[in-house]
Amino acid sequence: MFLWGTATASYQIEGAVTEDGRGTSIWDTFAHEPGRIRDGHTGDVACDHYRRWSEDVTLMSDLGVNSYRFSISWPRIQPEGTGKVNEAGFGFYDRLVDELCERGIVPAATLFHWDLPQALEDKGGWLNRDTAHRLAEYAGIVAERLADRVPMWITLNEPFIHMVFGYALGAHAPGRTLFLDALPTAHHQLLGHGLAVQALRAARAGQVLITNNCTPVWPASGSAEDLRAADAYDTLHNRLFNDPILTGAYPDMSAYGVAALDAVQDGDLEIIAQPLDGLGINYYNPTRIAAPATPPGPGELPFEDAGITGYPTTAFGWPVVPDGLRELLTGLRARYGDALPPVYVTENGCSQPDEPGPDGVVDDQARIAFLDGHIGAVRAAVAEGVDVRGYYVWSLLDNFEWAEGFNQRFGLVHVDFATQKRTPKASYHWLRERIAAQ
Ligand code: PNW
Repeated sequence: MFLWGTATASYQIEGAVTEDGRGTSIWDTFAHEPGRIRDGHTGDVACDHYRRWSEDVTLMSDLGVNSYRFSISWPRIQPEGTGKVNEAGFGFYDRLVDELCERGIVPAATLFHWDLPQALEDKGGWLNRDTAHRLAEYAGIVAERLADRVPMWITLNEPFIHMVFGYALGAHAPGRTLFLDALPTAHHQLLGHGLAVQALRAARAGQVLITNNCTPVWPASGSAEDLRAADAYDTLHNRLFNDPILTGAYPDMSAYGVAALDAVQDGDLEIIAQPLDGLGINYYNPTRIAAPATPPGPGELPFEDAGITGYPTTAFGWPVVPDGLRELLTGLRARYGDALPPVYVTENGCSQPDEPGPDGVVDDQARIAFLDGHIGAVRAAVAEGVDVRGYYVWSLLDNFEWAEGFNQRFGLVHVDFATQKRTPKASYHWLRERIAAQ
């Protein structure tokens, strides 16, 4: 059964940040620091999904999807990130999962979509190797409670984006600006993934995946310098996170002046490379890369983003390149061969400045074109031999888009954040027909 789904994340939709014993996450702290989020928005209320989940499941059921990817808020389950379990934190997920099962929607649960318990950040967050063990502890607790009804588990969401935006550049929580010194957070997240896989297997948790954000890398020219720069970017963005999982070895990082990741200890790669039941891929756009104008000094990046022109763009300014998804999927197959497990596109979507017209209709034709093109790209990749088993639209609802607050709307369903009124957009109606026509 091909999985058609929508995807969300806890901090982006739930709200209710102090309800039922939930602890503080790094996103609560970050969003309340002045100047961090556009217009001072926070996820305190977000889509109020914590209270409106039943209405939101009905929206999915009416859409006709057969799967839902959501994330579990770690600080709801373990307010301090370790030790004491907050039983009340399970109430919400128990009800959600039961309702999904009743409606024939396969729950796909992400354990970590960036909302680390603040108490763990206070001990160094993902710079601290111990956080990997804490993820496994939490994974075991959650799986013991939910694995009887959740057949699909995703350990981490986009460890690359979490490393770069959270720890290297500071645009996301926890807001650290460590540049290349953020690299240990890649290894510790991947180790956490591997240890969480062990905990999930011990709890007989069914299918286990990781979700990586991947991008096809286009050299800005055929010059040796640009080709080298593109290779360096591909290594950092794609291979640093896919190679250890699929091949058991890190790629050569010498372009970054790093001989080997010094956080790696004996035995870590065996833990990281345990077999998976699938690889989750989030795709938004390709990246065009040039060599820096002057050769990089120590600690400087060996590439520059050269920008992509000649394509439509989303409200974020991201280029719309549907064929990039076909290119990415066939490229993964070519690179990893039979080591590539079945692939699930766990996120794909676009932001548009959608507002209801006078007739109440949100006529998001650009999103329809986006989805149509990208679904076509998945079909093309399948025709070229890639085993793709699912496609999840980001996102069900307009939601808290991290540093952009509520200013970027990715939903199939419009949310009026003043009233919490949900209005399915034209793309929602289009996708329902598209899924029904399968
Ligand atoms: C993903 N980039 O993040 C996340 O998994 C979602 O939570 C998020 O809402 C969605 O994509 C849309 O942004 C990304 O700059 C953040 O390339 C940034 C990038 C890509 C993905």
